[in-house]
Amino acid sequence: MYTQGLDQKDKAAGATGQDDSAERLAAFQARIDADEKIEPKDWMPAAYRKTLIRQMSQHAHSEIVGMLPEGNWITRAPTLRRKAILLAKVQDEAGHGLYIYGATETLGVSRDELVADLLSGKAKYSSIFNYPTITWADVGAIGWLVDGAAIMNQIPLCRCSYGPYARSMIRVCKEESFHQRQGYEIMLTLCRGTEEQKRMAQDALERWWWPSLMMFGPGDANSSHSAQSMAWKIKRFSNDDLRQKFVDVTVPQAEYLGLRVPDDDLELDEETGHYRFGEIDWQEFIDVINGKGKCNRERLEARNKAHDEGAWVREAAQAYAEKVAAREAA
Ligand code: BYC
Repeated sequence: MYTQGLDQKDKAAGATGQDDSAERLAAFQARIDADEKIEPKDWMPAAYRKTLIRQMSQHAHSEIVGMLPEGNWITRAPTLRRKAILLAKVQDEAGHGLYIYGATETLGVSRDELVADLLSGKAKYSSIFNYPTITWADVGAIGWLVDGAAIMNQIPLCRCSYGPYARSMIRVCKEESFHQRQGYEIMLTLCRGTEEQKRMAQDALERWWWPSLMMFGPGDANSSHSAQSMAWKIKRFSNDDLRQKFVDVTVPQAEYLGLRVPDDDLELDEETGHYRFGEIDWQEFIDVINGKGKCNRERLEARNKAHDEGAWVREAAQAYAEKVAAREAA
C-alpha cells in the first residue's frame, strides 16, 4: 500500500527541488500551524522530506536492530510463559520496523536503499541497542526502561504532522505499553525473589539507566535538528523535556521495586515536582553513535548475516512475481 508513494518520486523531487519559494513555504507552514496532516502526495519542502526520511528510517532501523539484544534470550527464557511473551515482543518489534519502513517509503525512497544504508553502517539507529544483554534481568530492564523511554518519545509522534508516520505510531505505542508492563513485571518478580535475583535486577538497572536517558538524544543546546523539527511539528517536545518526563515517572517505579537509581545527584525538587538528576556522560553517547559502543560491530554483523541468509527468500519472491506477471501477460 505504502509503496504507491514511490510513483511520486519524480514529481516529488521536482516539486521540492525548484519550487521551495517563500510563498509555498509560507503556505506549507500555515497548514502545519493549523494542525493539518501532511500526506504523501501533498507538496512539502525538500528539507521537511529529508528530515522525515532521516528520522523515520533511523527509527525503523532501531526497531529491527532492537530485536537483537532481547532475541539473545529467547532460547534461555526461564519459563515457557516468559519465552512465549518474549517471542511475541520481539516479533512486535519486527512489525514496528516494517510499518515504519513502509511509512518512510511514502516519501519517495525505496526499502532497498534504506536497508542498504543500515547494512553499510551509513545510517544511524538508536544508541541503546549497542549495549549487551548479559543476564535475564536485562530483558526486564529493557522492557521497563527502554520501551518506557520509547513510549515517552513516541506518544507525541502520534501527533506528528506527517500523516503516515503519525498513524503508524498509534499501534506501535499500544504494543510498546504492553512491552513496558511485561518488563516491569519481570523486574517486580526478580525484586520479590531471592537476594541473588534482586541483585541481578539492581545490576541491570545500573547498566541500563544512563543509556536509557541517552536515548532521548543530545541536550537541547546540542540538538541540531530540534528547533526546525518542532517548528514543523515532527517533534512536539524537546529532547530534554521528554528526558525529564521519563525520569519523573520512572524514579517512583524504581522506588516501588526497592531498587536504587545509580545517580548520587538524583533529588526531588519539591517546588517544581521534578527530579533533578546528574550529568549524562555525553562522551559515551558520542562514542556509541560513532560506532564505538560495546556491540556496534556485532549488531551490524548480525544484520548483514540475516540479510545474506535471506537472499533466497527475496529471489524466490522475485521469481514468483515474474512467473505471475508472465502468466497474466500471456
Ligand atoms: N541514538 O538533533 P538531534 C524501540 C542523533 S526503538 C543514535 O536531537 P533528532 C525499541 C540524531 O540522529 C525506538 N543517534 O536529532 C525497539 C542526529 O544525528 P544525524 C527508537 C541519536 O532526530 C526494540 C544527532 O544525534 N526511537 O523503541 O531531532 C526493542 C543530533 O540529534 C540518538 C526513535 O527512533 C540516539 N539515541 O532527535 C525495544 C524515535 N539521539 O541524524 C524498544 C524517533 C540523537 O543528524 N526519533 N541521535 O546524523 C526521534 O524521536 C528523534 O530522532 C530523536 C533525536 C529524539 C531520537
